[in-house]
Amino acid sequence: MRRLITLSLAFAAAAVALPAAAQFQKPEDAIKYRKATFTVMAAHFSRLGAMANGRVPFDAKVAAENAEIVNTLATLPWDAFGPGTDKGDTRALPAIWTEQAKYKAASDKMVAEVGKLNAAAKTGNLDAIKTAFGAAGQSCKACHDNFRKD
Ligand code: ASC
Repeated sequence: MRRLITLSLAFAAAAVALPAAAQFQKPEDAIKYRKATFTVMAAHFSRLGAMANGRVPFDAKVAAENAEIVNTLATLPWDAFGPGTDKGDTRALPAIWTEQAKYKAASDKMVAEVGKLNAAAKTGNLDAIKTAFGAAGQSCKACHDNFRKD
């Protein structure tokens, strides 16, 4: 049993240390993974948006929960844009790979704005959430405009 635990821990440590690209068996797996993270992120982001835009009543606890989820998910998709994942069932534009510094800056910006949104949501202040939601939405859109088909 102890041996099994030691072995499991060793594998877990190796998995963390492996380059991100190696964590996907096939390019399609990486594409599916990143699309799934964006899909789930969008679902939770739009629940915040519904409150920020007054479409549903503001509930500070629900807002904070959704912002936390978005904040976690926002860090995930980027490692799934590795070499060879530019072809297939994806709307990703070649600019992601040909203008990597620009893409990195745009994704870093999104992660930063989502971090601010999470901080705002923790305060429970709706005005602060509205402002941060707008900025975060802009950072999503900037990436879509430059790095995504349609
Ligand atoms: C969303 C969503 C996005 C962003 C973007 C903001 O709710 O799914 O991708 O906001 O549309 O411009």
